[in-house]
Amino acid sequence: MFKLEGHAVLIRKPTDLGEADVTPHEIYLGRRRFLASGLAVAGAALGGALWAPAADAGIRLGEVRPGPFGTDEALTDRKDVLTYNNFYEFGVSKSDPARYAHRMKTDPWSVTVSGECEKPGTLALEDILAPHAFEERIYRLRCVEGWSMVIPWIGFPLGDLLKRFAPTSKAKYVEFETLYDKKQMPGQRRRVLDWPYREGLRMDEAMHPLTLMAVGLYGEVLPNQNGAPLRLVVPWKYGFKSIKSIVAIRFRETQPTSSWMKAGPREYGFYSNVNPDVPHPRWSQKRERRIGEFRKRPTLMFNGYAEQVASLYRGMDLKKYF
Ligand SMILES: Nc1nc2c(c(=O)[nH]1)N[C@H]1C(S)=C(S)[C@@H](COP(=O)(O)O)O[C@H]1N2
Ligand SMILES: [Mo]
Repeated sequence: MFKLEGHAVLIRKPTDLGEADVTPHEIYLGRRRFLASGLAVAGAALGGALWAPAADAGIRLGEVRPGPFGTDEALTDRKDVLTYNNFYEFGVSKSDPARYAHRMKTDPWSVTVSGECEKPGTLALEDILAPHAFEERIYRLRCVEGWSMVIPWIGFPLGDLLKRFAPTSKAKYVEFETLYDKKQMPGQRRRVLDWPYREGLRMDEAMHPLTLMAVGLYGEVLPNQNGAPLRLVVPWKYGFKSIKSIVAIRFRETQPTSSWMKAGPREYGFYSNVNPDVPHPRWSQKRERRIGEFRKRPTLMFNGYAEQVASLYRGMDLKKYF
């Protein structure tokens, strides 16, 4: 159903979207049309590597509606979103993912769902996506390293997907895993992290309406370097919680250990909520550099989403549960 030759491209620029605008946006299909669009001109000028094409991704974006929780802050330049990445499976330098992620094959793609649920199974990407309507959500992303971006994501609420597997009352947490394949992901030949990359959320965090399963950004199918074909975006947590290129989802009774917790338990906690009052052991988290800006900005509690998520942590000592 979602198969097509090239790409689904939202021609209208995300920056044109207004709050009140709920009309479905016109979608053009196919790479050739994409190449004729303004977005592609910018991409072509910067060389092919900018847009590591998901030439084989079986995703059609279809109608994309503006979603809730948007920010009116200026979007980060698309070039920066596509070329300044953390995706250690392709190397630890920010430019490595844009350079090497085209090696990852995203079609066919499937996701295996297991653990504490009534309907486990392995689903093709097309079946994962079929029932969901896509929305655009402009979210801030704050990296634990001290920089941030504002990105127009396209996706759907993670909770809507999880409900389809009928998690049982024992499902207190959910764990996610990235593809593990040294041939496609050269960075996995070095043990910088315990592969495959793993992340986890408490069930109420996973079900929260802010938590997005993303399939696109800037009106395009997700570029490989940003985690094609399917990645989390958890905007009130440090960026590393937003795991890319997901192949497995596991409902668990016990708290999962993420790859970053394993790498540095004193530095990376399970919660990893953005918190200017809890420094990383080696640096402060009080300020951040928005990519494209010179002066640093103050970092906001829960990355500015306190109104939506603070209640999830009522009564918890956030210095202990960092
Ligand atoms: N599988 C995987 N997911 C990952 C990472 C990674 O190295 N591997 N890096 C994380 C970090 S540290 C950040 S800041 C974000 C960056 O997302 P972006 O490159 O799309 O901006 O992805 C996160 N997801
Ligand atoms: Mo990050």
